[in-house]
Amino acid sequence: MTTTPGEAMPAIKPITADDDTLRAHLSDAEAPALLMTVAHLTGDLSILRDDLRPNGWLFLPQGGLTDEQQDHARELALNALRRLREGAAVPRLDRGTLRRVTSWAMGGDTEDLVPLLEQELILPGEDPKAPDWRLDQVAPDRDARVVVIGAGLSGLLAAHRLTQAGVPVVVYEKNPDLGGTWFDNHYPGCRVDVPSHLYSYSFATRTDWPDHFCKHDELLSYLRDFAKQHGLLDLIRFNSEIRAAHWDEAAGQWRLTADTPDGPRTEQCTVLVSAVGQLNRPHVPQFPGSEEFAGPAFHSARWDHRVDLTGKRVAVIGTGASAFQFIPEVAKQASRLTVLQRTPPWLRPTPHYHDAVPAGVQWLYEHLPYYAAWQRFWLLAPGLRGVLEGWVVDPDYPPSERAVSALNDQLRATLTTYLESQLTDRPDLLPLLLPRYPVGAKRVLRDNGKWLATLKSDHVRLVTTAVDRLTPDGVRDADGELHPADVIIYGTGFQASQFLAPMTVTGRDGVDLHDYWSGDARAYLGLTVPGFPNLFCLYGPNTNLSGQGGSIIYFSECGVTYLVDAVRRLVQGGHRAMEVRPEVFSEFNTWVDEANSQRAWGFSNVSSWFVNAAGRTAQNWPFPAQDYWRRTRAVDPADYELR
Ligand code: N01
Repeated sequence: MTTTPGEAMPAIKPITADDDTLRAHLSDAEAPALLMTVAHLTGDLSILRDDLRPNGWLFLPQGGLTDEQQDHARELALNALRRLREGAAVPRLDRGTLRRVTSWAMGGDTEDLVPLLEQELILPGEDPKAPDWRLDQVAPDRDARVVVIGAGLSGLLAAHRLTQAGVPVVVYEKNPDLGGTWFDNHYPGCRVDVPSHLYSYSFATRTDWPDHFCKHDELLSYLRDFAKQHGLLDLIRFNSEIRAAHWDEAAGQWRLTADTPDGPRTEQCTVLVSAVGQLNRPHVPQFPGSEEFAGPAFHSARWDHRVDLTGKRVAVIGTGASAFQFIPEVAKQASRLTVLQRTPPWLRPTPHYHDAVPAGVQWLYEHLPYYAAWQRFWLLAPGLRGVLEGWVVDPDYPPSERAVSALNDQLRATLTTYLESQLTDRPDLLPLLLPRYPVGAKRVLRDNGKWLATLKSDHVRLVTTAVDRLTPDGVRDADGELHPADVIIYGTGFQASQFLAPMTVTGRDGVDLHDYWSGDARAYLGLTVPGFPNLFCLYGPNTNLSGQGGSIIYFSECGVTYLVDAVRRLVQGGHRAMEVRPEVFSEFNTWVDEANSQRAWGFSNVSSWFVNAAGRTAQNWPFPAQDYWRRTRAVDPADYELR
């Protein structure tokens, strides 16, 4: 089927620009996405040559294509734009083309991925993942009230999808506004480190993101707009925190107690959805002398904007993803900045990390049909297949704290060269900044050079000796040196392993969820737990995509698809309760644990929030992202006791 621009694709604008203008627009485009777009639009798949295939998972900008290869892609795109200007029809993306183009890009047959990709490579206005049922059709008289806890990315999505299915939903949100982590984190420099064009719902993409990696307020606006557009604001009870949830087996209901602005409130629902996130309860280490420090001290996720850092001596503890973003901003204000690093991060070259989307690329999003969809695919692809291979332990390599496989060692070499290239003028910093653990054992951070430029500043000192204690005047390290500070900022991460804390959740037979987990949270598909019927956890245990090739929104969409199908099965079958079978849960977790132990993060001894106090990886999904999609497309009733 074909259509002309402006008919079935109102979001695409007609092309009137002259050749020179078109060339200028193409100059900043992502060459791999251009090649795919051109192949699709022209039907000439011969342009997808082996020697032009990008390598997306070696962390190289433009897929590692040379300047000549990029120029070639741009020339091909120019011809395609000329043809569109002359009125060429735009072919819809058919299965065959989808498979052939993506197989080229991913370096292997994508037949098994086609059903997934058909849901992702869509045009504005399409929503193939929307529920295909409505409560009033399948169980008109059924009480199917759902309570969602949390109005962040996952909670909003769950509320939207359930509303589409006509299921009554109420969302409890402890904060005065929606956004979850994007509400809590407003530290200077806070921005998403997953490309914005991927970090958005697949069916509600934005093509006009101002930056490649948007700042937190832009993301918050996106979520607010999403909620407003889909009528979700009226469903949210703000400033209302669920304190306790208790399963009433006889009634098939969850009984809830909440703190609300009007005082304690009781509530009940058939299905309870936890969408409380993993990274929202700050971890603040209790160093000896913490109470003695005389100045202000705060955590990155509780940034105190009343504290003026101008001219102050500031000490920052931690160099994880958050500190990496705010330290360069703090350095602009502080008179002296001490960075207390325990473990250095691996840095991934991302020259455009802080850049605005160039006007030419913006123009392409608006005028070149499917360019946005192919670009999104290009950003998604490494997480679906590819990037994980770099983290898999090869027992024959042999794996070590240097590298877990030959490919992992290759990544180390690429990233080491990148680091060294930035430290030619300060070789003294290299031993402090070169990680001694395998790439991927901790989150690899996107870098555009700002981090090391900051650490090299005269008024910034990198300290790698452990913190011993705090004093009234600053931080004393384990060598006894005092690092004077007027302000201390904790960039020390979150209590990521404390899933669903601090809520009390009591399941069947009075079992307490936290007792059941004993600090080592597990769930089936990250979603369901035996003994806790009709409870679904979004971004639950082992649903973190650690490979830097996808986004948590993808996982949320998978989890919500599963949740909506579960609600359908429950009400359509006239069931009171749906509870995962213990053997299914156990088998799944054994499978996950075995795989996690054979990944860089499970193998390495380096500290990270990917591993809990029991030494188990309770956060990460150790398989390609496509495997999670496959397992969450629909509920397998055999996995559950439905009663
Ligand atoms: O937390 P972290 P984060 N003494 O746990 C150090 C997401 N995120 O807030 O590495 C001294 O990564 C700790 O040291 P070590 C993202 O998923 C997303 O930075 O454990 N130091 C480490 O340096 C990310 O992964 C965006 O040795 C101590 C730091 O504190 C996750 O949030 C942006 C210490 C903690 O780093 C968490 O990132 C920002 C101690 N006692 C964050 N305890 C996006 O853009 C801890 N540390 C989407």
